[in-house]
Amino acid sequence: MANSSRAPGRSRRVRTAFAVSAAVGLLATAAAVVLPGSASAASTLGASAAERGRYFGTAVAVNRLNDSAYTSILNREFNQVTAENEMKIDALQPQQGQFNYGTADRLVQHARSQGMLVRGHTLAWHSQQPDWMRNMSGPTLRNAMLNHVTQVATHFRGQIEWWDVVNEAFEDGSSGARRDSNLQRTGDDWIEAAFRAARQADPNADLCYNDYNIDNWNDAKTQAVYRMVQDFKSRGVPIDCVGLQSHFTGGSNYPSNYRTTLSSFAALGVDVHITELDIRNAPSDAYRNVVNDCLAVARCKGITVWGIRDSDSWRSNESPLLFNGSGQKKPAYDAVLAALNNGTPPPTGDPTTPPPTGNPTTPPPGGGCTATVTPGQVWGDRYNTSVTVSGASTWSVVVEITPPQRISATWSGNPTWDSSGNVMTMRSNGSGNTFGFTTMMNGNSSARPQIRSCTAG
Ligand code: 9MR
Repeated sequence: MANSSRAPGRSRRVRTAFAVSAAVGLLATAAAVVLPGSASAASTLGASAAERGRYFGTAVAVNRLNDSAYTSILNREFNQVTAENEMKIDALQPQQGQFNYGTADRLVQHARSQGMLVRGHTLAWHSQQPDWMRNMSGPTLRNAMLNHVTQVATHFRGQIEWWDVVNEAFEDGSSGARRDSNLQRTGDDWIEAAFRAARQADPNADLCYNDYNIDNWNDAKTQAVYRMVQDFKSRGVPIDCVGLQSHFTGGSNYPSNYRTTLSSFAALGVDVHITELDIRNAPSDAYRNVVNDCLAVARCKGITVWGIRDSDSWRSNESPLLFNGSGQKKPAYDAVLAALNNGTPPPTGDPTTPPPTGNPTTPPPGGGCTATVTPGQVWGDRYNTSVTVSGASTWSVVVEITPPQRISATWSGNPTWDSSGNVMTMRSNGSGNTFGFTTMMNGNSSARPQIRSCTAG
């Protein structure tokens, strides 16, 4: 979430995708099984990705939230969402000056209640413009576009982790040129103007350029976007990330140099995201390759698939997703989960901080159970902890962390929070007697969570 706990003046870039809003105490509740003292094998996509410092998300069609089969897969498996259509320009500003946020807000509320991160899609695009905008040109259009960016980014401020500020602004094929559009005809600088307006409206959101067919490193379109990002970075235009849609449908295939593309963009000093993944007929090997490529690039922050079940897909005739129409896991699902579970934690380049001695603690006896802490993986900016409860089969354990540290993800328990966001009460949820959580250090690398109590029942 846009990070209310970030210290003023701290570099945006130290922020990770898993910062949490203290005010609401959001957390990922995707279930995982964590075996004490051994490598963990998470049982859901979101939990496994979180253990590797990534997210695993999906596009959501908000009207499908009424379908309980859909929503139960969404809540179980994913810890990030993108509105498939509901944050596009025609949805949010159908008439000039009349903003319609209700449906998008419903998705944001759902995501917040489930501890899911939200990707905003998309502020400026040649497509899905409302009629009033499609008919505009020149300075009138430029101003209307900038006003849309400002109004929308302001409305969602604090709730959006990443914005696709500009979507699909380059031409396919060998030209390497900008795509012709009414926005492009307002002048080449429309993209950077949109990024500047977005930064001003929501300084805490990460700002991405998002496109398709920029997966193959050798393609002219990939090279053209690369040059634009390089230019933006060199001139201080505020850009934080590049989204590779990665629709390997409709005749476009996973390229063997995909990892080179991800790492080349990352080397420019931007994060990379796989934002709209779907693969024709869902071959396990291509899905596995995408996951492995992302895990191999430290700045690849996560993967979003473009829908949950094949029947939800914009290309349902190609059956490109991880769940079939009945909501069952396909072989590609198993391949993705296994690749996530086999993946190593992200190489941050930072030194590993050993847990300090004397911490973490086991609480005083008395509540009818005992909670024993096992320190987990430590990264440069965060660490995992698992807690095993003995003496009771249903229990609640109170854990306190030291601000500015923040718990950013949990698994295998039902957490609630006090108003400060520093005290978490984790209740058993039937998935065993070990739960786990990730804590962001936020500049304090020495503090470790304290167990305050363990209460049976
Ligand atoms: O999946 C979306 C589909 O429901 C819409 O009809 C379509 C309209 O443009 O947009 C689809 O999503 C697109 C996304 O916003 C941008 N990248 C390509 C996606 C697939 O077309």
